[in-house]
Amino acid sequence: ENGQSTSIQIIGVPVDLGASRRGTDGGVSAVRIAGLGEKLKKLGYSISEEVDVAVPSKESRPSQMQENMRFRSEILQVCRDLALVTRDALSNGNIPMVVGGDHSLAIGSISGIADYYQQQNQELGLVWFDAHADMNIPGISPSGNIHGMPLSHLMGYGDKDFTNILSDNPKIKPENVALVGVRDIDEKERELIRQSGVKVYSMRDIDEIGMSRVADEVIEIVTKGTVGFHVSFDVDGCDPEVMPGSGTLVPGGVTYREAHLLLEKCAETKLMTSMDLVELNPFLDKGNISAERAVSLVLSAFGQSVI
Ligand code: 4U7
Ligand code: MN
Ligand code: MN
Ligand code: MN
Repeated sequence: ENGQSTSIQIIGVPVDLGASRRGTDGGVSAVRIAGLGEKLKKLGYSISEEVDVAVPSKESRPSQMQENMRFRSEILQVCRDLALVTRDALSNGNIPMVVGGDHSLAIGSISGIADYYQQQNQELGLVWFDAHADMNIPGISPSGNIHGMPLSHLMGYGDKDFTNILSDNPKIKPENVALVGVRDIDEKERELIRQSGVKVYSMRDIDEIGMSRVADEVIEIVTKGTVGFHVSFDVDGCDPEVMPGSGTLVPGGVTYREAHLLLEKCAETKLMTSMDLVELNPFLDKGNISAERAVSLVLSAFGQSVI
């Protein structure tokens, strides 16, 4: 069982080394200013002491490309540290709520969470909300940016140091993953997606059958044979009009209400183990509107409802 704790630990990971655009490190602060902790308290959760994982600044490091992974060693260290923090949070009875930071951090956050459950012989489901599939590996990535590679590494593809954080086995099985909101995939990435067999709910699926049914199917996939599921929420899955404050915007995205509906349905299952909120870039935002909306979405994931 995943316990359904009523205590949350907010874990800040101010990293922008995985993306080309500067500024996702400021996402942590933007979300705090939008009041995430206080609002979760009002929902009835206790918030244990917030922690941040240390991240070196771009300025302090030479921009090295190692095996087509930019800032490989720095991000590997961040992910290793973060995996210990999310695993400890669960051991201490807290729900990890990881705030980024670019999406490279998900290799660390989810490795820690999946390892915690794998030690009890249980598998973790994963909802990947994103405009992108994040299924590149170093050999095929067109950018060398690690924020385009986390999902593949969590399923055991790619760089062995990243796939083997905390344990030498894949953290997530493809059959326990559902992607939602996808509308921008690279050519070779598409081949790996097909090979892996992960289920992708593209924008076309949302157009055709609606978010309500998509959410039901997603939940079926990520709960079948699992202890529960993690939600990795990349704000760029939403339409740029909803979330202007992100670095890799793709038009034609998920509406504000559709995103709420998906997360409200996730909350209803009472099987969400943990969540990431990533890719906010306050330097590209209009005021702090994207962070404020993102906080409202997180509240839905933690059970806030209209009545
Ligand atoms: B995000 C990209 F090439 N696929 O790999 C890449 F289009 O975490 C973009 O989803 C990745 O925001 C976007 O660099 C990563 C590109
Ligand atoms: Mn992403
Ligand atoms: Mn994305
Ligand atoms: Mn992005």
